[in-house]
Amino acid sequence: MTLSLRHFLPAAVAGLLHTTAAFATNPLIMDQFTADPTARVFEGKVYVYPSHDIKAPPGYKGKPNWFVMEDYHVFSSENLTDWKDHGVIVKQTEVEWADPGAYAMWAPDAVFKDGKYYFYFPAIAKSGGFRIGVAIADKPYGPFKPMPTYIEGVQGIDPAVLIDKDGSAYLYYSLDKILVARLKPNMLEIEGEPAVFDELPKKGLQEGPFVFERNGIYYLTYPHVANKTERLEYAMSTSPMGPFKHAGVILDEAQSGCWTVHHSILDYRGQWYLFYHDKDLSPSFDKNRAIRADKLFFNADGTIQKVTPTLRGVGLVNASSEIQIDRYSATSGAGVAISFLDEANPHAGWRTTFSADQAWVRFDEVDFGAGAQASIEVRVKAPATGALELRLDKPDGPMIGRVDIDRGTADWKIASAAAKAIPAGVHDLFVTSAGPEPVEVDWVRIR
Ligand code: FUB
Repeated sequence: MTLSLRHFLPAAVAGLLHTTAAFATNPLIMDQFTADPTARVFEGKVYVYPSHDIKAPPGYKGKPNWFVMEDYHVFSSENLTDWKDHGVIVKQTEVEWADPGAYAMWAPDAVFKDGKYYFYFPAIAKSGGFRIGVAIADKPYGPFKPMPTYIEGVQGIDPAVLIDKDGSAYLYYSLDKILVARLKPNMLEIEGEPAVFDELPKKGLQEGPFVFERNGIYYLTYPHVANKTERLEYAMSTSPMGPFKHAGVILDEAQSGCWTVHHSILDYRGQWYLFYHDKDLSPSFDKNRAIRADKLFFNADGTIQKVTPTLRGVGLVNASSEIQIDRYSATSGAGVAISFLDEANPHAGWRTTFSADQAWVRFDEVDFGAGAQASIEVRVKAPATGALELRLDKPDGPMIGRVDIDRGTADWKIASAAAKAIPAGVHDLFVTSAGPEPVEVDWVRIR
């Protein structure tokens, strides 16, 4: 990844510039930490409302090595490849009831009802304890106006709102267990007392609920600490109020060791997606997280298939963009290693190091448009001579070009070669090392 202006700007300023991260890979957002993504379709686009992890600022007096979260951004995309940062929509210092120094703006949600967008968020109240507040806007990206008081009768975190087919609204949230309350038509108050879903597994923390309906089945999905860290589980019901029957695991505990796995599930243009987070940009500290998306599928009986987390993510990647092959779909295993481009700045992304003859990386779903591209460019660093071969669809599929790195270089350089006639449409790209000498690759571009 070539460094651009946004790598050097504070996140809030970069957000105001409406920068676009066009990598389509996981994590979705590179220039700041993001967590707890709730994805919604509004006005024909996907809007993601994550929370926003930051490094503890000077003078921070909260719990050490814990979540530090002072505001929310919203991001949108039409193609799940290009994400636009609309900037800060709500911050702790602008919420009348919230402790302005608590840095506890945890997992939010947003819904649309009767012409207004309602943004639900937890924060620590000036009077103490986690409460849930609401901010209202006319557009999905704001400006949002926080209400002066939190929702009376609700104590907890991780709000998620379902608007049912008949227009009734339900607020789900957590306080070690998962609770539900009906929302009044004004969307700012609850009707009656919240109820606990005590039919869910009794042991281990449950939090971060998300509820959606599909073909008359209500799905309650939630992180649960069944063993050591959170995994995503789900339960099914014929009513938004339950009872819900535990139905299985959607996502296993993260291999990275990230303790939390807040999420949301969305149908966009006929494909279902799971939005979740891991700690890609902060391997040694899991309170600086990064949001991801992967495809999710149902079985014929309505149960959910387990999701395999990928680096590749979900959006199509244009062949003429800087294809980040380190976000691979598969590799040959031996002879391929991934590492940060700059250990001091994970936001700059990763490199792929090939260290064996015939080692390969597969990167799925590259869009070659009308085909017939003229040249291949690879940003490489190689201490000796080396070569890379690019093929389509199979490790021994049609070769579209070979890039010879004819002289070793200690610095990054662009190596190029002519591309053979390339068929139109979407293809999986294989990049294979031809020769035993190590070659490091930042990105590949075909145009
Ligand atoms: O982001 C802070 C908290 O971590 C969220 O509210 C939980 O769901 C967990 O992801």
